[in-house]
Amino acid sequence: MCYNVLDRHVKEGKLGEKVAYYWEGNSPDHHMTITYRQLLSHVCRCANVLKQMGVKRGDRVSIYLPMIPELIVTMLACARIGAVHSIVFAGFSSESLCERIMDAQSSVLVTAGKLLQHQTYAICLDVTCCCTRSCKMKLRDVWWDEVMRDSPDECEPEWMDAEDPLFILYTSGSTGKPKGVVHTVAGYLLYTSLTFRYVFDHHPDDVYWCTADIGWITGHSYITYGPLANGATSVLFEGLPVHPHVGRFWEIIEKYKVTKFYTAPTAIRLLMKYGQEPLRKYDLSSLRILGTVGEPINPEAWRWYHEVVGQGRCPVVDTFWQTETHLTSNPDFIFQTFPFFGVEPAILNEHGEELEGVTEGYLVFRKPWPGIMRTIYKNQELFENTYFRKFPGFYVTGDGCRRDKDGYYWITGRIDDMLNVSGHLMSTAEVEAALMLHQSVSEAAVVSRPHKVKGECLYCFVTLKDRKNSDQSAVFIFSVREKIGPIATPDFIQNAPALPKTRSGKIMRRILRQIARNEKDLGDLSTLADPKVVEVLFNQRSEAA
Ligand code: 6R9
Repeated sequence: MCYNVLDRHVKEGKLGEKVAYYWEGNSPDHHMTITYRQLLSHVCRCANVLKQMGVKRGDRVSIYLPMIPELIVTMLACARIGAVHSIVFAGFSSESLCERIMDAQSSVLVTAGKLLQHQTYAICLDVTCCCTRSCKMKLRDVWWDEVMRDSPDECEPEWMDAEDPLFILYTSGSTGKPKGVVHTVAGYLLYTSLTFRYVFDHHPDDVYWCTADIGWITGHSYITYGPLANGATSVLFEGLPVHPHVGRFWEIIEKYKVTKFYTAPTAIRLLMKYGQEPLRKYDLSSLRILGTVGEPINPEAWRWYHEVVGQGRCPVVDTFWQTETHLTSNPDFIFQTFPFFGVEPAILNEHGEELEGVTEGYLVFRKPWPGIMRTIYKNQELFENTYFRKFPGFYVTGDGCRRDKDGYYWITGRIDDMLNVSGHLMSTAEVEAALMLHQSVSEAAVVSRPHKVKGECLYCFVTLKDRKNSDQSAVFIFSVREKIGPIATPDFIQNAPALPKTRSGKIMRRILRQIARNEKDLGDLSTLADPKVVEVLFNQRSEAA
């Protein structure tokens, strides 16, 4: 992998002096340019550091860094020595990080002082098995700058087999425990490389910008591996779309003359709120193709993206895919999609029967392709149960889908217990478990509610052990943030004296969802053990967090 994305370009392709990344920091005053040759040199140094620390082929390395060049350097250094990287999104809490380090049994954590609550930007490498409050940091930490300075900048790559693991990336599981999705070297290289080239119609003089965080699959594939495999020039942005002003995205597009821009509907909806004024100040004429990913895009956001950002001349590619699947759709002017080469979707009904023509149902895939996940780390059984058990012979995406008369696929959203908040997938069980950790909570149920910017948001029903307890919403919100991270901040907490349950004791989420959305027509309540509960919950609906 590392040879293909770096050495090949520098040694064979004469791209050594080509810019690999324009790094733009959170503050507009911080920026730098990194060429392919410089990147290769940093990666070799880092690879030697990791080797020095005892990391060998097949070992896991956890990475918990903000969007700085060191993040890309470390992931490629892992690839170079055959170590398996496990990147944890920097917005996750330290508890979430700990859980993922333990599951992956990583021997090294590469992290930033800033994230460990120091003021500096120095980075420490720490041989660690755990780094939460309950465990003491070991005294084996080293400082990035020091070890990198003394490290040689040549390192022979470790030659890997096509099916060797490249990385683990954790994604939410419906049981509440994150699943370590495993991708392998050759299939992932092929699919990131091909989809990048064809979906975004890559040309050598393009400046490509994917605004995702590398902590998510979109960043792995379309900031690091896909663009580098194609010898592309990308923007790597550390900051937020509204800092220090709401025109920051447009300013960056003008500054680097970005030609291909890939972002999420939640970002588009956020920026739409500020109207067209912030865009008018900048020259966006370099843009040629716009991409969207992460959740279904609503027509209003799509129109704004196409007409205001793309000035009506840029195709919008809607790319549906998952941490697990790695595939993207074809470019098109409309916000429905066609499958990529090698991908054969089908739509099934509840009974697993295939539906033909114009229809709606469960989106599944008929055959595997090289870029699909291979297993869940250390849990092949969970892998089989999660993706292949419901409909034998098919890979189950967990998404609903409609096919129209022209054969376009329209993704309608999750049909399992997953929530998609600002393009971040999380399970209701995960948030419920976080709420239940609080000593005053006896039961919790979480459902989604539509949200103007985030797409969906969290509406939590909480039953307290002591009914007389006063309102503790703020405390619950805080504890979910502590446990999972700020992305899982609940928008609504409703005190629920009891939850609607079936006679067999199952919480009826359908009803809770309707209460959260204030949909009065509840249909058949006869399976409920105590239908009166519903009326009580309706009367006490929460309109604010
Ligand atoms: C790449 C990524 C996967 C889930 C997926 C679906 C939703 C992603 C979408 C989309 C509609 C799109 N999703 N892209 N829904 N249109 N273009 O986001 O991976 O974090 O694993 O999420 O996101 O529900 O199943 P991941």
